[in-house]
Amino acid sequence: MKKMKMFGLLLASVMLMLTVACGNSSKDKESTDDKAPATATETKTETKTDDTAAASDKKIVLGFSQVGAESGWRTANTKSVQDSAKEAGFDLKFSDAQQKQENQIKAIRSFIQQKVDVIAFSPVVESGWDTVLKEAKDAGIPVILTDRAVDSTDTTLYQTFIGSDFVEEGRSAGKWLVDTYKDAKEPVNIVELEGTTGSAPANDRKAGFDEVIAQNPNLKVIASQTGDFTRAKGKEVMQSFLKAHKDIDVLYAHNDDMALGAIQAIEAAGLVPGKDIVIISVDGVHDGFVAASEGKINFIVECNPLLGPQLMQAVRDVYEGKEVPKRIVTKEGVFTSEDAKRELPNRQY
Ligand code: GYE
Repeated sequence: MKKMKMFGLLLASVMLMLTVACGNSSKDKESTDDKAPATATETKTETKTDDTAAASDKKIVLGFSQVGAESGWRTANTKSVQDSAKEAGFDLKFSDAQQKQENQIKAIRSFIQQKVDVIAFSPVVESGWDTVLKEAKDAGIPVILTDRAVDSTDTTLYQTFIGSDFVEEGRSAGKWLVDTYKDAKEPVNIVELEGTTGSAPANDRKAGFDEVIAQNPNLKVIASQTGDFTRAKGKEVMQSFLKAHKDIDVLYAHNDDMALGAIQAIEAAGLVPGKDIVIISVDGVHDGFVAASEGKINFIVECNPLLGPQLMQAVRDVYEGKEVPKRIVTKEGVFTSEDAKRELPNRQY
């Protein structure tokens, strides 16, 4: 018995030695091959592989300055950014600007000080970014714009802008209205709830809408004011519209949250939203879809907040020095109340 054990042990050690020897010999073979004269391209590929390996070991540090938490759209956008950064394995430094440009400028300066790899932000307003963007450029930190654009004429200050075409969204809203009222012989009185003053979506959604409704002189915007993209402001401004104008036919709200606030004001005034006052809004967030499926919002132009995956891809590309297109446009659709009823169960946000 003892003899058998000894033999087994001996056999095992011989096998182990053999395995190690085989391993070594194949490794030796590899290294011999390595030493074989390499062509110029092969040498280059080797160096690049080493670099990439080193780069992929390091976590990419992304500084992201968000506008705030003003709407359902923004909540979905923030979640998309945070989830996709996690999935991509990035170290995300997230900062909420509470809808104030000065807070965003502070956040960007702090990202520069921390020497993050890439900065991304959704500019609350379009103007006034050149100085801080120049500081990022001088520090060699690439900047990506997401969701909203800046009006800087020097486009070298940022790598790319990922987001929706807000002018087109305004046009889609206008087209539906022109079509719906094509037989109108009387003036159609429209009130407009604008987004945050000076923001790209407020400027562009107004411009696109105005451009299209100009086709029919009966379509008249009788009042237009900012509701700052929030429900509370939407409600408050709609209350004042209802007090000042007894003959409102249509409300065009630059986002669902303002439309939802306005619906409360309309109902409180004893009117039926979607019937007494036709409502058009933009975004297509869950609560907007619910209101549309109930017939309280007649038409929604979609604006997709799930920009995280596209943003993380762009961050990686920029970090690795790859070319990225200067403009990446998000695809979206439009929905009537009927469409909303059908689509509601499939909505992700
Ligand atoms: O439509 C609105 C949000 O910038 C596209 O901002 C975004 C807009 C969105 O507060 O709900």
